[in-house]
Amino acid sequence: MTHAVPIDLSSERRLTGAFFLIAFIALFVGVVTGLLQGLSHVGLNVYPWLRPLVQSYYHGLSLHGVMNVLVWTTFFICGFVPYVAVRAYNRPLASRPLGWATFGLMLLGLIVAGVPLLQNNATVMFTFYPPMQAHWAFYVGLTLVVVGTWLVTLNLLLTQRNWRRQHRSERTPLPAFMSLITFIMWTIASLGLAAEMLFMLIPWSLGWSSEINPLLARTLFWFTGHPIVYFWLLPAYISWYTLVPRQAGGRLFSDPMARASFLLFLLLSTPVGFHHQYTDPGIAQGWKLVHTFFTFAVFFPSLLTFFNVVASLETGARARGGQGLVAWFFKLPWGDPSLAAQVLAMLMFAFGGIGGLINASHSMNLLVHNSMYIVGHFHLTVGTAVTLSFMGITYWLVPVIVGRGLWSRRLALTQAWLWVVGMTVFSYALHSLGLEGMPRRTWIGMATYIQPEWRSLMPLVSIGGTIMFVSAMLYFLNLLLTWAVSREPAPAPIEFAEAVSGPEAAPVFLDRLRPWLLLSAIFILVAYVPTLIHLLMESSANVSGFRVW
Ligand code: HEM
Ligand SMILES: [Cu+2]
Repeated sequence: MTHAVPIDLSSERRLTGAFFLIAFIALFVGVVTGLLQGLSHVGLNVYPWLRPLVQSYYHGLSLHGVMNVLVWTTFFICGFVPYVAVRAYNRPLASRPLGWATFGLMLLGLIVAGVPLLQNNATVMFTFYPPMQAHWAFYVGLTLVVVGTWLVTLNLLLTQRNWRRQHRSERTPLPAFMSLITFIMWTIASLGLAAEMLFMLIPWSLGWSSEINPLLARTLFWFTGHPIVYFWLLPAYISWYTLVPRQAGGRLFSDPMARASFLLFLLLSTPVGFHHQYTDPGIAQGWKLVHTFFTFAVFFPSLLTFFNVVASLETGARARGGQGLVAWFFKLPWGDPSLAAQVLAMLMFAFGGIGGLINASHSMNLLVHNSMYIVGHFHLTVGTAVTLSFMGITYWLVPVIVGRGLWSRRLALTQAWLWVVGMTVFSYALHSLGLEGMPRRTWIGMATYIQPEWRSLMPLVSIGGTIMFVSAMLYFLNLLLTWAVSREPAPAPIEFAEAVSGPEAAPVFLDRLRPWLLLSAIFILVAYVPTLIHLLMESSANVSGFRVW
């Protein structure tokens, strides 16, 4: 690492750019449909005018969920994380052709799934619970996207092997280690979804089997559905740990602690899915409680992350003359939009995390279950902690990819702050509406049962949502102008942060994969096998598919 000559990574940069392009298109569709949902809270129902493009609120909502949390996140991650890894290894991907083939496969999958989705033949939300039944192409396409992510894992593993051959005694560079753990965790976690698709949804939607077991399908879905949130979050954490401290002018507080937290995510992200199924019948309370405890356990590595990242930011702020217990915080380089966006994302995430603990509490969950509270929660987490961090990352990475400086730093700063303002209003309103009993996934603009206590809050959903929409448009405008007309000189890629306590301080066993994989498998088996066996024996496929839209 130390005396390495930079190698030519232009092919990797182009690949990252290709993934980003698709991610941006998805986010664009996502925020346009989001705006429509927000506006329906002040009674503005534009859906009748949007036919045949968007047939109904629920058609728009399915587009919104799928494009935002399945496509924007996944394509961004598959572009960003391998790029971080090759930069950290300072070597190209093990196979560039495999990298491009992966992109091709995922794009193909997206198109195959996207056609029925756009045609209102897959209005089943991003969770696609049976017995609502979508066109088979929707399931097949999404499966291809998942298979594509496995190929990213493969390429990363091969790259690690090549690197290891020449660096027998060194610790894996931290950013590369984190990249690998993220994709390995996801690959294990996605097996539930793959099983649901291959053995249940695809044969059923093709008519090969006429009936389905909704409870088993939900259980397999949530096997993947919770860890997927860590698949979204860990790439943001990679940036927070390995890049942001440097952007703040400081160093990473502890490299070994960062490794430990990622290993804990590998162990604990998956055996928690029942916390989405507290109200489902057929799963014993005791096992739900086991998943509750695992959920609280997986909060711990996020706390480690919070501590480590804040301590790192503090080294930067103090190096810039910051003082005091908290006053140093204002000495961060707030004029840098990439840093500002990500630090703001972290702040908002603190609230998302607290809400998450409430959702995860077995008893408290009953208060908020399927209410707008949940919608408020995940717009803070995936909608801000992840999305705003990714936006911050693009503010340095897109200029590197297109070879021109960012068109306007000031516009970018405005954008990040607007997102925070809009999201604060929006998520406050949604959390409160949820506590007042407003259901989620409901065309509220058409409801005849609007409660008096909702009335003062509903306009806030529209106002906050509109501010977020404007922020997103400024984001796209800036990227578009950066690509098309910016005359600013191309920036050098930013460097990784050094660590106060470096990789040599990390025990060797942290750099071994097998023991951790074994332990993770044990946790998953313990948490899931008894219930899966129970469901297979005691419940049956006895529901036909139907279409409610
Ligand atoms: C302009 C920005 C956005 C606005 C105005 C907006 C608005 C909304 C609203 C009002 C709902 C609730 C719909 C309901 O339950 O009836 C919703 C749902 C949702 N939003 Fe957003 N959103 C925005 C951006 C995002 C982003 C960036 C993400 C994630 C990256 C996201 C992810 C989701 C998800 C996963 C759902 C749930 C969909 C479902 O229940 O199937 N949203 N959004
Ligand atoms: Cu969860």
